Amino acid sequence: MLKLWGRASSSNVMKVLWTLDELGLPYDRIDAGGAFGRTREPEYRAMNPMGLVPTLQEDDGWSVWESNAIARYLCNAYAPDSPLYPSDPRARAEVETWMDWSLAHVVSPMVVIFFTHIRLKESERDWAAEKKAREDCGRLWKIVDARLADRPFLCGDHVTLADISMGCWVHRWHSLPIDQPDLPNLARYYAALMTRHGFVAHVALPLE
Ligand SMILES: N[C@@H](CCC(=O)N[C@@H](CS)C(=O)NCC(=O)O)C(=O)O
Repeated sequence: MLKLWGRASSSNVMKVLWTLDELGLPYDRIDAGGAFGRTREPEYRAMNPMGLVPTLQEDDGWSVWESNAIARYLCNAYAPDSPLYPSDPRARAEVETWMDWSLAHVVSPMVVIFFTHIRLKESERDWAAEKKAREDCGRLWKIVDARLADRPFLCGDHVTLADISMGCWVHRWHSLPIDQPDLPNLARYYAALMTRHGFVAHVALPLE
């Protein structure tokens, strides 16, 4: 059985859980990271040298880390015909563009906002950084809103790994106690994501 190492409250673990759900694959999830620890242990570092979660491990001990790489591996290994990760080179390139873009641009300002409001103590909060991150995110979500003007999901009519990479941040953006610019396509997209079982079960959870 596939083993997924990582606490369920991690955005990157959520991404893998949603992928597993879309593909209907059985797995065991083992709590690791945060208060659960384990990620400093040499056995864990041998699988994931960053000591971060998630890590996916196969029965024979082989493992893969980095959430986007894990999501792609699951499609390639277990569902090569899945529309989650299309094989047509152009369609695949579009999915990968949005996967890379969310990791390269969306994650870091969203993490600043999320940590400021949800995870940090008042004495640790940097409100100037939060304001800058909110302005940056406003610009980024506008790009996503424009992309969604003529399609329900980032790469067309159905969910792909592009949406799975972005989804947790869409949920957090709409759930954080911050002023939202009016982005109607993004709001419609959030509602469309809510129609996916894996998003509701693993991603659209109370913020913690
Ligand atoms: N780029 C990595 C980032 C992994 C990452 O930053 N994971 C966070 C949780 S979202 C983590 O392990 N934090 C430390 C911990 O939970 O102990 C990925 O996509 O997998």
